[in-house]
Amino acid sequence: MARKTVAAALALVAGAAAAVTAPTPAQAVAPGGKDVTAVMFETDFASVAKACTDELGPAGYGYVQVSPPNEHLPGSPWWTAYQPVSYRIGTKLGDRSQLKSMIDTCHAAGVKVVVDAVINHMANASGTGTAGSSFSKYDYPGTYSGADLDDCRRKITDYRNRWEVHHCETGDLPDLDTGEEHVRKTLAGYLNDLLSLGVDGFRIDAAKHISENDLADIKSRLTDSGVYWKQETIGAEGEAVQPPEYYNTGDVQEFHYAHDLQRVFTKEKLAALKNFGEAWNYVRSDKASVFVANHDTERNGGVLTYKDGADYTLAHVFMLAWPYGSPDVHSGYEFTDKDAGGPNDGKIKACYTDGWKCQHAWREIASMVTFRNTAAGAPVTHWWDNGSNQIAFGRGDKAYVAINHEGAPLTRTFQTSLPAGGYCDVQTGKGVTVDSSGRFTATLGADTALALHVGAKNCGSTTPTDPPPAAGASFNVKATTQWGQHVYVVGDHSALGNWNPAKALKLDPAGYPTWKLGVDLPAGTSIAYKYLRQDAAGYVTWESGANRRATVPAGSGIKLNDTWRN
Ligand code: ARE
Repeated sequence: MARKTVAAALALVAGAAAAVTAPTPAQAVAPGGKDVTAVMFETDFASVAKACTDELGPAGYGYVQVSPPNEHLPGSPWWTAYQPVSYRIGTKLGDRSQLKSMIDTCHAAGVKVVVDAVINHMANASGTGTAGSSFSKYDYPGTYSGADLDDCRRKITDYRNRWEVHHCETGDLPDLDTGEEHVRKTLAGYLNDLLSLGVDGFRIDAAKHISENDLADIKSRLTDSGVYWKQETIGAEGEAVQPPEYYNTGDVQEFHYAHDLQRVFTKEKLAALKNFGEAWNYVRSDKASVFVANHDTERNGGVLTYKDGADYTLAHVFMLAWPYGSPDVHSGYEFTDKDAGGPNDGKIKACYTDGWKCQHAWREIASMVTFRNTAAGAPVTHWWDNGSNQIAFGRGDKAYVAINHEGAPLTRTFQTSLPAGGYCDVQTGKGVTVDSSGRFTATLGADTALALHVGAKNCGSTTPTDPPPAAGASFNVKATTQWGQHVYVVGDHSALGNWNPAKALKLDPAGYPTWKLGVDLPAGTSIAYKYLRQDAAGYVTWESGANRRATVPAGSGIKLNDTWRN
């Protein structure tokens, strides 16, 4: 997913005439396009659709990636989805019409859809698949027979041997002979079927086990030659097959990025990130797909995961602020059993319930997607570090980020190239003023970040200085929320919904993190009230503690300054 500017793209075209080998054109994404993908791992299509409307679209994600939609081995472990039985659409995540409806809903929210395409191999078992097809190892009636599988019917043991990596079995998974016409035609048929439903791109699972030549042939048969194409090529040291071989077909996942971020955030110093990217021997930035964690690595170690607290959150802030590659934000669920599939067969009743982590909606992460979109094309400027774990940098005159990965607060005057004016720190919702020389002074708490961009000016009025209302009650509550959540007030008066959450009054987040609302209440009225939070799915969380109480005085209103109780 290239982040080329129009100028860079033109320079590329102009340069092509003189160059011996013209660089391959960028895949699919318009210059300056939204290049962040939310990977909704093991999430059913109805929940993905809802996330597109409620969170991904509003946050500015360009893409959502879904788990394999085709018929596979039955069973509850997540990895059954990586053992195809046929290319009929039908799994616990949804059927064909649910997939189609999700695609339409996501498109309406401005989010394109990427499908995880498992096209290297078939299921290592016998039985009946998730859509009712019978199969046995090396025989998938109606789709493939033994002749369509590679002749090397043993596990890959030597990754230094290119032939073996391409022709033998990944694990014990029967390897498709992608050099064969029927296989190529069948795979292209499956991908074209998905394109006909509106799919915009593919993550090519196990791409390193298919030769680039075979992938290019399959891709050339697609009805949309500009489809986004992201290949799992890995690039482990000493192996025969390396990611740059796959530049001609599309983007490649740069796994070192995630491993290095883990090391830097846990054992080294953030100051080292100053030249993060190609200088670290990574693949070309315009071809790189990157992540903090993916579904395999979060289970196998060597990367940061949701279990790592601030290291993990701040690594996302850095990834989204830093102009290398196209970021994937993995959004999954808590697990102790590495095999466990998504809660409720993939249904997210509400974020942060039943184990769903909803990383895509975390304020610290979601807010950086718009930051990235706003900064697209702008170079890194004004890099600053303290030689240790405090860093800051600008993205030209578009954006600026500071990360304090130390145990004590950081107070500093930062130099930016931002136009003077009031900004809203999208990490915390606090106002920041940039002066006419591009400087601002701020304090960052331990293990927090601050991020400004020209698309987020003043946070709105700061309620604490608002005067009391002339009458009634003005509710002001400080409450941090995730995307899609709203704060309400409810109480024992008919004007406050008589304790009925369905009749609770929605507060205004313009002054986030303070939510506020004025309510007409006759002078002298005594009320009991509480705040509650409701997410987009209608799931309600009451604040803890006793009922709050107040009395509206005669002759003026009352201003209630509260803080949400967790
Ligand atoms: C399951 C069982 C296996 C069993 C197999 C067949 O766990 O024990 O042999 O079934 O019966 C996922 C799971 C696998 C699971 C598979 C099928 O992770 O455990 O196997 O689904 O159900 C290599 C590949 C790379 C692959 C990783 C996992 O090169 O493509 O292994 N990643 C993708 C997906 C996975 C998925 C598959 C491929 C299969 O992202 O989720 O597997 O579709 C070095 C090499 C890497 C190699 C790595 C691990 O680092 O450089 O290339 O990755 O070792 O072997």
